[in-house]
Amino acid sequence: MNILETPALQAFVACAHNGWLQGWHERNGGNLSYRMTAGEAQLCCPCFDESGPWLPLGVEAPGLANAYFIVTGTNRYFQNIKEKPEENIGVAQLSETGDAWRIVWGLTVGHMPTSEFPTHILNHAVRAAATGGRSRVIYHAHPVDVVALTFVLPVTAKAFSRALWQAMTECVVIFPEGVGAVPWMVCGGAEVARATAREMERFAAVIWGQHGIFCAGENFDSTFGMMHAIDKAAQILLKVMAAGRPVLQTITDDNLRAIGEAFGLEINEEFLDGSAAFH
Ligand code: 2HA
Ligand code: ZN
Repeated sequence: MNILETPALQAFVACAHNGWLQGWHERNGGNLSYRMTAGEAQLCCPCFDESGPWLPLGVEAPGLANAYFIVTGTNRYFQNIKEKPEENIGVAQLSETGDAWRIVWGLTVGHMPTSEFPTHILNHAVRAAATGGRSRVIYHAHPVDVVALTFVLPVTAKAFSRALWQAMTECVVIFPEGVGAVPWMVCGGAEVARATAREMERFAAVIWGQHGIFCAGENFDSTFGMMHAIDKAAQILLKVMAAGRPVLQTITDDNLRAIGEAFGLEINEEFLDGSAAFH
């Protein structure tokens, strides 16, 4: 069998390529991981080489012991994933203790998962717990307008949630709990992984100041869709801010509550305080 023809690998490659087409992945920017189901791992098992060494993860996720993840490689480019998947993505297994990993397939160049692998794994652990095991995708990208917004809005969950909700009606439907935020930190290590995972306990999307965004979801479509919606809302906000005209009307907190009622959603009331989200 060819592992690249399995639905999980095909969907992974398609998602990564769509991110490239959006312009979210300059050079080696961004990373993607998918927690395989037991059935998917079993199907791919004949292609796995389990003789490689275990390497320390730097954080621990005992709840995900032995799990398999499809993941992009460190210093690899999203641009090349579709053409040469086995060089640029791979399958990594987590150890019995959840604090080490080994490559079992792919990543034939570089031989290392993304530098943000600790953040991916902790986010997987937290989101799996928050969703009864349904969350499987963690996606990190560098959308220009989201990053630009982190220069002009406070990098807080409340400021970003309110601004995005007010920018586009669909936003509160897609993320009624809001989005989390982590002010600028050194990327690629255990510290930023823990800070992001703390936000992921409450939010499926987390903004990284002057860097990008992490999104979590049950499948590639919903995770990519969340990234896309947040990016589009950020584009709208920046256009409004740049329009050189006063903001005459926006989506009010009562409008947001009305959407909550109409769609049967529990909107995070903590963020509905009537304050101006943007000027
Ligand atoms: O993979 O995006 O945050 C490169 C990055 C690091
Ligand atoms: Zn990044």
